[in-house]
Amino acid sequence: MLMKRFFCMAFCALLLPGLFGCASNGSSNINSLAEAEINEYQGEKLGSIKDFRENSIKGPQKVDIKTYRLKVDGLVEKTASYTYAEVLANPKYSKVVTIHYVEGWDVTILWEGVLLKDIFDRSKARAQANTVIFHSVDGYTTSLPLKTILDKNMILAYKMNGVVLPPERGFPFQLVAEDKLGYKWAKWIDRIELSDNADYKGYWEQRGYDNDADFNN
Ligand SMILES: Nc1nc2c(c(=O)[nH]1)N[C@H]1C(S)=C(S)[C@@H](COP(=O)(O)O)O[C@H]1N2
Ligand SMILES: [Mo]
Repeated sequence: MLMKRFFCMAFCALLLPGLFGCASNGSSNINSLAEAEINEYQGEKLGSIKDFRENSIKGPQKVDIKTYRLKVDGLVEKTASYTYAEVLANPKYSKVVTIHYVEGWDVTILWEGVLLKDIFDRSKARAQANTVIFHSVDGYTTSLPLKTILDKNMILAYKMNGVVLPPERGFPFQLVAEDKLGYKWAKWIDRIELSDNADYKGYWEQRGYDNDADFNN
């Protein structure tokens, strides 16, 4: 009898709020528990997702993942249009990279993503292609030399510190533009264009920002 009452109390105290929690809030509670942010990696202290400042040209973008496609076009033999799941089916890589901003501050994050080289290989970049232009859902654009992306093994990130990119951080994909200033880290990317226009200038580059954007410490 005592046991039975104990179980009943345990059930009421633990399980029921849990169940109602699920029913009222969808599965988001459970996801966020399973996806607690990592704050240290191999002894290195990481920055937090909350350390970022949002100053995108049109504010955070809400991308509907059901209709989202990542297009790969321009100087390629095979243009492509991938769903989110198709992009994530590529081999996955993680690395700790610091993002430095023109304003002089930085954040170090454990990024997880797919290698841009794998995406280019699947579309077979043409020999004349020397520039990669990133287009985003908010109309933002930026570019990098193809060689830089390949030499630095740049990734297209879908997670940061073990958590799926939040909308304000560029969900579904942000370019991890290692050693390049913040404005090269395109968020909400929906099109990757291979080009032979090495002088292409993106949104901030047209407005006077240096096209190399090298971070020098
Ligand atoms: N799509 C898109 N990507 C963007 C921007 C933007 O306005 N739109 N701003 C850039 C600039 S200027 C910076 S400093 C970084 C900021 O990234 P964060 O908000 O993730 O720190 O995003 C870059 N990527
Ligand atoms: Mo910026």
